[in-house]
Amino acid sequence: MRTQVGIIGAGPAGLVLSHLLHLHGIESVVLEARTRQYVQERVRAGVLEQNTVDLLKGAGVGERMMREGLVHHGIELRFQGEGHRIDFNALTGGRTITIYAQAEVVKDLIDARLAARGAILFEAADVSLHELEGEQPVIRFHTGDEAGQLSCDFVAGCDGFHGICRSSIPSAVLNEYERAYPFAWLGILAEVPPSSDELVYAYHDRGFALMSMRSPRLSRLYLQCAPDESIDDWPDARIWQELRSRLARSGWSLSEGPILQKGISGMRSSVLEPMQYGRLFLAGDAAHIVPPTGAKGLNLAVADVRVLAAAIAEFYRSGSRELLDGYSQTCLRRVWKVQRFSWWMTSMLHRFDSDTAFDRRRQIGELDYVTSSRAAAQSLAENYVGLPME
Ligand code: RFL
Ligand code: PHB
Repeated sequence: MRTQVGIIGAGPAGLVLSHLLHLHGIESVVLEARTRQYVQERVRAGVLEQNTVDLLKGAGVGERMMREGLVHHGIELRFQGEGHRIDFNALTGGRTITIYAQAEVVKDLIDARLAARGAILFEAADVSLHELEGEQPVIRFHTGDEAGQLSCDFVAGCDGFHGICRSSIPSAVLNEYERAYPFAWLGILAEVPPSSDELVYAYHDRGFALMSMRSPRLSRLYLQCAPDESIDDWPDARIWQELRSRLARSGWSLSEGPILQKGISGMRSSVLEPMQYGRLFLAGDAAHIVPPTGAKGLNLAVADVRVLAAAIAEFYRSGSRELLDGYSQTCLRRVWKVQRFSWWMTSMLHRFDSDTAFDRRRQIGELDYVTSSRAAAQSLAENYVGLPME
């Protein structure tokens, strides 16, 4: 098989890239390790920043998102039993976020690719990359018992943090910058209308909690927990009790309902530099991970592939490699700003076991500052709705 761009991974990065390339008249083949059903049902992100919404709309894949997505104009920071609203409208000149599940974005993109006769090979096993330094890289894989080979002009590594693309780059040319956090998030999806109209980020002595949602009928809630905890130690009653304590605010109550899904995920910050090696370009979680407190992972993945699609299109249009050569540098400027924001939100809102009484008071001081100073609130708001694209 031959194509112009071989894409590894059918997550948001790989699928948005494939779709944007198609709009430029460029052919691609997406190789995905899992089944279609698995990638369409995986419970992950839920917050789309304005840039992501605009891109999906502009690319003609935003129709259902516009109909079903929930547009939010602010978030609440809750601490010491009181709520403080960060008003995006007032602070960012009317920019907003949209609540629309990552799984729905993935569904819409798969439908659009398949309707345009785009090739997505699900359950592609043993994917390996070869001849990345040459003009015609080769991807080898298996579907069922059959061995396949795809030669292409470029390979896009969109296979997430545990994929094979990042490890196909010789370690001598790669730098990894990392920070692990001494906690994890326990997340649940519950069949109950959200208890507030907007997301609530809560700082509490017992640890961080977050009230989010997926639709007018589905709540998504998170609790800070220890990274080595087992979900078996968290029966539903314990989860609700903990959420009630951490989210408590006078005049407000948490609505409870059947828990449809629950899981624990670890947290880290990580950046690989450079994001390119020969004809391989890394995008999304394959190149960087952020802790979820800033709701940025999916949005950053989309920002990467926007840059990559434009660079590849420019190459085919004019033969110029200038944008391709600048890919890593262009993306990394945004990546580090988003890393900073995600780290800052995480540090401000979580309980660290190493914290002293001084640290706890400093965190309250910071929350008080962010919710009482227009300048500080504006800084949070402009990052949360998404910094401008370069
Ligand atoms: P993905 O989504 O991980 O997709 C990678 C795809 O590659 C496939 N794959 C392979 N395919 C072929 N061969 C191999 N060897 C392969 N290895 C892997 C995988 O099956 C998969 O389909 O990466 P991508 O596209 O870069 O997208 C990144 C986002 O998924 C991620 O950043 C977000 O989910 C992070 N995230 C959030 N981001 C937001 O922007 N807003 C949020 O509100 C938000 N909340 C979250 C989150 C992530 C969370 N977890 C579970 C880590 C909340 C949580 C709890
Ligand atoms: C979510 O709804 O899954 C969500 C919302 C905000 C975050 C992280 C996750 O910061």
